[in-house]
Amino acid sequence: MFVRKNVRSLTAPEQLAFVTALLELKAKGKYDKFVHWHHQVMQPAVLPFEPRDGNYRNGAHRGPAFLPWHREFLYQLETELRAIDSSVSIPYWNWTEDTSDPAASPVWSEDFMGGNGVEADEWRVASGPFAHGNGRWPVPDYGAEGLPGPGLKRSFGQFIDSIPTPADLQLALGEVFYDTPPYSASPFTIGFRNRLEGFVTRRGDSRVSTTGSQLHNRVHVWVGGNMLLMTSPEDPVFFLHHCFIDKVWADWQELQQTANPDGAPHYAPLRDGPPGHNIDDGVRPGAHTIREVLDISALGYSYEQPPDAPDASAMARTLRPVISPFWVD
Ligand SMILES: [Cu+2]
Repeated sequence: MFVRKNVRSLTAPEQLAFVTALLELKAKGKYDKFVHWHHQVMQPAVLPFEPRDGNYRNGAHRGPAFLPWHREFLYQLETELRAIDSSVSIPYWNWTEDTSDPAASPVWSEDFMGGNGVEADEWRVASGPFAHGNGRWPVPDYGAEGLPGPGLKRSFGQFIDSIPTPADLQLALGEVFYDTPPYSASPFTIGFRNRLEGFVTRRGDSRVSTTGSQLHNRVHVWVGGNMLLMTSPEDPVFFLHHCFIDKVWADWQELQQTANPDGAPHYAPLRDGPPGHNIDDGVRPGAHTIREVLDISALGYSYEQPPDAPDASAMARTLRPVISPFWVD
């Protein structure tokens, strides 16, 4: 059993070990397949009456499998990093700790993920181990997608001016259902997955405090550059961001098992849903089914919790559920 830590808790040697393992995986030619998997899974995953469009729903996004697919994806990368250095695990970036000044987050330090891109240099990242100038993190030219020239790109705040707040995250934790029909990315589709993925915008819920993409999506858009594309794992911060998404899911699972054990199922659909999104469907290209990745302790890891974190039963008592047909006070 190993622990995935908050990026703020990493010691300097732990930061270095994580970065070194990533650079080594890249140098061995074993990192880029993760980029390709994330791109390939953008094929449509739809029912016969739905649009054959990966922007409607695909194997890993805009549908229920979003969370299990990315859990498996992180697990596979982490397994390869741990084969290089068994002390390494993926750290999580809790961006709600950086809401007031996301560009000043410790994530962007010189010896960790490096900083923002430089506009005069086509938004290339100029500092840190993954900077184009260092030559150790080659990223191809995505000119056709609007990012001309090779090298890792970021453009903080260019397309959206803020990142999610703790209150935004509470809206997700208050969802009682995991996902509901039509299991889509409509702003009106109710459930934890669609809320956390970021598609429940102000159009779908007037309590949402900012316009535009929310939660998971909003962080991708705020970072900008390579994080905007279907090949977003080109930016290693992808894994720190998705590690936090995975932690929030694990927290929600524990909360629901405590607060609502006999209520809504904690995963849906069980069957007859879109291909690849049912509980016993395989998580491609991984080795597990969705059911097999629902429990992180079965996968062998846990998440560091802040020392003052309320336990699930205390949290369940204070949380105002968003949709609560089965909730009993
Ligand atoms: Cu993402």
